[in-house]
Amino acid sequence: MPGSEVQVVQDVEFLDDVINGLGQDQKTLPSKYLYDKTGSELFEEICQLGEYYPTRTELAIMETHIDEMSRTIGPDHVLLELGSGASVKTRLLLQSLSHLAAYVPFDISESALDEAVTKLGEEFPHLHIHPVCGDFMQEISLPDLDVDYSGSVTYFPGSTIGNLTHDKAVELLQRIRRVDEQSDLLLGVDLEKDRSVLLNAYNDSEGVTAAFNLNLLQRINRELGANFDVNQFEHRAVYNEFAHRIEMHLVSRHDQRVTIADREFRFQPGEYICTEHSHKYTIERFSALAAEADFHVAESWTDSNEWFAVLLLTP
Ligand code: AVJ
Repeated sequence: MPGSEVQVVQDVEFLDDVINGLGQDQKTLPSKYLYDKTGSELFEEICQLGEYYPTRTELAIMETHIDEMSRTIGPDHVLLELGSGASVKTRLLLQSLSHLAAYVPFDISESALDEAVTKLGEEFPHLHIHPVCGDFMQEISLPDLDVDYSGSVTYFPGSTIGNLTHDKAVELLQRIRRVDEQSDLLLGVDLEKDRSVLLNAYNDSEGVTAAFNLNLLQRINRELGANFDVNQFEHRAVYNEFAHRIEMHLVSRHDQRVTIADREFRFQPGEYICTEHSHKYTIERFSALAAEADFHVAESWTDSNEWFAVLLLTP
């Protein structure tokens, strides 16, 4: 069965990452594991929430400035999209960029990719779409296409880069540069703002973000046969002002033990697992970070509140 070997490798890696993460003094789980099928669906639901400003703000920036963006980027590119998910904002680029050679959506969620490719294939029947299921935290390798990748443009929306620490973000930008040294990068970054806006966005009143966070424990139960009692953990989001980031936590409601494979982990009352960082930047701080990967900010577009920015990075 094609793909099954990949699946086994991913399962082993998932177990390793979970055991390592929960074995640390500050228990952590990598945020990329939030996005199984259920998690990806819950994330799409988050994106529809009034309190979750990033999606609609970024979309509005794209809608307002798409002509200028397309003119600046120019014609005849391969469009590579990282973390493409449901590819909503991509439609604007696909409609607006002229003479696209191919569209290569790259995502860790096979189900999200399948769905996006089916829909986009119907909407853009003449577009060459080459989906790649992969993890951009590892070297990014792309399929051999008939088309030339040189002069490709990479789209990395959603402030996904905000999940990474400074060093990991620089390394990711360096990996993107290695795909094609000449490639431009159009990227979304979430900006610093009033902390109450941030806290509401990650603690929504309908509890969708809580369900999204807690699903990670359910996923570990489902896929790794663990015995988390999910009701005994609570979702929490805090703003770490010093590190300029939102942190999502899963807080243990009392003293409890959990078994995963042959390992037992103990949770004190109030002890938490950190499941996600979501860094908030100023354009200046992000420009300095990009410079470490030899990218410079050629253009920046933002909304009237300056809550979110779309940056065009060039080598
Ligand atoms: C997809 C990483 C951009 O950090 O805002 C949403 C994920 N986490 N609500 C973010 C997320 C909680 C999201 N990113």
